[in-house]
Amino acid sequence: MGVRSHILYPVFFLITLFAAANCSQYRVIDKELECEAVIDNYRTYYEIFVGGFSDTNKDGSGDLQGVIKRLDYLNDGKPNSGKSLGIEGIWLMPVMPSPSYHKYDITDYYGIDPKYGTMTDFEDLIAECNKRGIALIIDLVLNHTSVQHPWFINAKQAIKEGNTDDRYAKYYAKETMKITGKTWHKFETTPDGTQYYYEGNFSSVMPELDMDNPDVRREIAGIVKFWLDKGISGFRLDAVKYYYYGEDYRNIQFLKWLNDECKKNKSDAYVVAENWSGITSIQNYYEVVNCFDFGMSGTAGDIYYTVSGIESVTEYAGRLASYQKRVLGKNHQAILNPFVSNHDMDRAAGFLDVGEYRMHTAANLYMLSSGCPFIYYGEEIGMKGSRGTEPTDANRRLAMLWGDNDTIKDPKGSAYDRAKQTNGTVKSQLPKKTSLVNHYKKLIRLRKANPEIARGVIEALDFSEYTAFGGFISDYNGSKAAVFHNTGEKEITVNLQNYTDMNFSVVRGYAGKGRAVLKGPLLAVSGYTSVILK
Ligand SMILES: [Ca+2]
Ligand SMILES: [Ca+2]
Repeated sequence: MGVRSHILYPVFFLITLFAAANCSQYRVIDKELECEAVIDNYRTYYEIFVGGFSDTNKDGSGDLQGVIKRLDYLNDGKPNSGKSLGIEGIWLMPVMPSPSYHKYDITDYYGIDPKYGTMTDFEDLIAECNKRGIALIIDLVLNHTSVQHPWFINAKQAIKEGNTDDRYAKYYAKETMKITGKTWHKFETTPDGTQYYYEGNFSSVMPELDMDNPDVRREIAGIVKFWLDKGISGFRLDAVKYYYYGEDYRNIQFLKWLNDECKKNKSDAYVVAENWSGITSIQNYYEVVNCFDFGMSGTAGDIYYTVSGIESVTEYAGRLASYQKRVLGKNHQAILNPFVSNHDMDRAAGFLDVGEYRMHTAANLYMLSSGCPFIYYGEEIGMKGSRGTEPTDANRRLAMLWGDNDTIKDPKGSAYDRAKQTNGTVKSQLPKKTSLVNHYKKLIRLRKANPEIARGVIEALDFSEYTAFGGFISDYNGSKAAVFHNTGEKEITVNLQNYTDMNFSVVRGYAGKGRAVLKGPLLAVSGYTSVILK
């Protein structure tokens, strides 16, 4: 379902917006907001590395029961309690059996890694998510298997015996010579001395499947059906530009087939693809599948550039509007998927200081924008973790900082100095109104209370005489809301009549260091604060 088609079930609840405690001279605003609980695919997602999240059997590794145990923190199923973060979707990084800590090399596409628990645990998790209205999507790693997958072991044996036409030997992309532009590894030698190589662009332990093989396609269709039948809501597709490495057109054709397979089993399945590429490539993939908006993320992304003042908020809003326009031009039902960092990137709190409200401001930018924002676990408490001089992504996937008696440990291979974790834990932040976690909580509530933000068509406004101030109008089937960001330190007052014909009558809420006040057409917004007007 897309931008223009979904069902709304109106409910009403009270949302209480507090002025930041360090701005106690501002009055506290209590405002009743009509909130719509929405049954569609526009959700706030939370990405979980299960192995680093929460440990219930005290072996130091996170597990599925740990995710279940922590659901009350994520979404307690009571929208009025104000006690949980309020996320509406979970992306689980791979849960299938795998020899690695990160599990991006699968040995069984129909199972659960024993470190994480059992299939019964997974079914329990689905049931708990359903109770709370959380959509559960799982990582689907199809480009390559593990070298320990029985398919690969059988393939090796078959080639060794000279059976190069064996079913499993044909599962893998193999050649008798190393073709330029791709990475090849020694597969096996036939009895007549022919050396075969397999494609492994990521790693020698990640052999790539031959996506043209009808048996592989049937296998993939079976895997998709198996998990959707379990009751999950969809998939995050890993490394989609590697299906046919360097061939966007063939990847897009394959993704159309794969997305159709998902929709065949579940018509409203949510499928989001990792095409870690430039915007031009990403927008072309949007024609057939939703993608992550990599242009926003990381230390070269729009969010970092805007929060750091390298680019103006007007440039940011303009880019957001033009990106959305290009994507919707490819597919009018497409949904954007903004984020600031994920498991493959240095954690955002390392490059955006929490004390200086840069993380709060970054959260304002991507949480108050179109589509499904994705929060990487721990981001909401300003957890740090970066590669630094260590050549390992384990530093980016450290144990969640609960601050309670969780026995979760950092993954094997990580070497991040714990003394650098200066932003506190879930336990230390929850009682503090101005903490990052409570800021995220507020942003999620604002998103829910203002469906225009996620679902509307964006029109950027021109505030180009400011660097740190700007905004846009989001038009959802004629219902309009506007978002204004102040990414700088100083309060800014603008006369909105000079920038738009839209008349605003109500502050729907604000989030950040300070407050926002609307008097007639005059809008005053404190530093590091964003506001929603209608
Ligand atoms: Ca465990
Ligand atoms: Ca491939």
